[in-house]
Amino acid sequence: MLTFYNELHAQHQGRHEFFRGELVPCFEKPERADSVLAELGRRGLGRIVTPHGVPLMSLERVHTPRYLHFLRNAWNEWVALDPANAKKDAIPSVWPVRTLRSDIEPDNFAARMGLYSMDSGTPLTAGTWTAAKTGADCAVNAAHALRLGERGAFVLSRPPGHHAGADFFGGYCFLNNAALAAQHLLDDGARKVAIIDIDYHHGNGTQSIFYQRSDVLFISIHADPRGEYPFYLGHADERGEGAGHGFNLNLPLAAGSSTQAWFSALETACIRIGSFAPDALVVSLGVDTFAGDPLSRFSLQSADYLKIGERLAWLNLPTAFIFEGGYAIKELGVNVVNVLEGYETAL
Ligand code: SP5
Ligand code: ZN
Repeated sequence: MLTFYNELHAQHQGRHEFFRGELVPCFEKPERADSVLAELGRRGLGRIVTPHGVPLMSLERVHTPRYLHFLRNAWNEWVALDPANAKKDAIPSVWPVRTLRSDIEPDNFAARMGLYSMDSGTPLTAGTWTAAKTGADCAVNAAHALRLGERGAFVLSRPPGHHAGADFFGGYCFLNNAALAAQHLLDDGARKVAIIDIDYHHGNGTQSIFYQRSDVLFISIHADPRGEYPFYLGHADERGEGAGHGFNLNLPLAAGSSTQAWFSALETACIRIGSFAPDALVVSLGVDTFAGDPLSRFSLQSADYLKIGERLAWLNLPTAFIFEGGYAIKELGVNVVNVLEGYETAL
């Protein structure tokens, strides 16, 4: 397994997110990636490398130019409003819902923060662009490595990506690393790519990016969005649109569902991936399905992550694993590396 490590991840370091009317410390913090890196070192799962920078054009395959332009300059604009802002997170506070217009880009910075975001839980900080862009580099590099014949690649980066859409951030995510990897696989010659998203939360960004396409199959196993973030997408009746009809599969499970129910959904997902017959697989690897996760209500144990890696290996596809959520810092490294080791040792 070749790991692409984003050594600039800690440049994205949010201070606070809103929770029940108060600012609470961010769950999505640098120690998460540190925990995985330390465990990777202990387990000796293969080379850990730094990515080559990719052109912004590669990011424009997934994200809109105006969103990328906004994200790249947002911190400077925030500080230009008031030099004292340099010590504060930028957090959106107003959104163009339903009957409000999102076709006109406002001049006002707060208005543009809302235009390009979906929640108040995703602070933008001094190094957000640098960390997210380097993560995108990792994702594109991982896809490229698979096309060159690597059997498995792991993107160890934060912030995560699967909630970020073509033109918005949210759910701790800014650039959609899984979508960037899938798109690069296609641009590099793959005919079809499957994405399986096993984070506790539905991958709304990834789903929306590929919703009208039949060359990317998107499957997500997640907590029922009626009760869990991202709330407004991830229901079972979302099957894809137009040419993409039949190429989106959501497998929501009630919060509190058993591990047996979770693995049964994994089996359904794997059977669909088999019938799709892709050239490569992208895994949005969140481990917030862990019993001890502070945000989530599934019950997977550390040993279960070995079984997940094994099951995915049986699909016998070149596979890119993209680190997404998971907030139980102490067990995070073991849980993530267990998936990778299960994948490596299965065949
Ligand atoms: C990548 C990813 O896993 N994103 C998840 C975003 C979830 N954001 C909402 C979190 C709500 C925090 N609730 C605090 C509960 C404390 N017990
Ligand atoms: Zn999650």
